[in-house]
Amino acid sequence: MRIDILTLFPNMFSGPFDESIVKRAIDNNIVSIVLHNLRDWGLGKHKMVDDYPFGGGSGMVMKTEPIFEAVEAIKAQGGDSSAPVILLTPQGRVFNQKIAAELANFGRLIFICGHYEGVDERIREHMATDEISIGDYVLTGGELAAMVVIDAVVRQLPGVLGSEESASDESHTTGLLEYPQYTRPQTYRNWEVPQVLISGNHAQIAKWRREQSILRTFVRRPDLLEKANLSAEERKLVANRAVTRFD
Ligand code: 6GU
Repeated sequence: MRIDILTLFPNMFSGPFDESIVKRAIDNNIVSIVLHNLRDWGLGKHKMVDDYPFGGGSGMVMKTEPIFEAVEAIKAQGGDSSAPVILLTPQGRVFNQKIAAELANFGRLIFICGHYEGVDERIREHMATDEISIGDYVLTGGELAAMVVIDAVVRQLPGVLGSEESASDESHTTGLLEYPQYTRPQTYRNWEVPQVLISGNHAQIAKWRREQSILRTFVRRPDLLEKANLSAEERKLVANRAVTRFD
């Protein structure tokens, strides 16, 4: 996969992509991430990228021309020119695991990081093919949101996670929150690891984990449970249990 990022602050991206799993994916040529400084397409000797809003009001608006010309130049650099052009904006569809999986199917993604009071509406109408928000709060710009989206997408690409980091059980992949995990020591300050996990009975362990996932999701995220695939027996488990604690 090739990921192009159009931003006024390319330096913000050093760090998150230089460590850990994303770095390994880049080093293994599973993904390449190309940063483009929008300022390079700024207008005039001041390299202007924003301007006052027509109709008045506070704040500045990102101009149309630099973004159009930048995205056209980026597409012309090669790769798939039909790649999605994703505008990061608090007005976008709210990002989740399903959208991450959907984006992981493309060979190329182009991200535009919005700033100031927003972008000229013509960018939405005629350039962006998708708009994504990472939640209902306001960030100073789309950069952090782009990092979040890219991190979630890259770890879905085939070959990025080793078998030890496998994503199949984790929260949101199953539609349920993950079950409680423990590692050594078996006792710490009198707090014991649940007996079933050291029983060696794999069927019992699987059953316990599934129940814990369901009960935990019931307590913390009942909204997720409505969409989860539960058997009739599992639905009954939830209905019969007034849960006040997780273990
Ligand atoms: Cl994508 N951008 C900004 N500026 N704020 C946000 C966001 C994006 N998603 C949530 N808040």
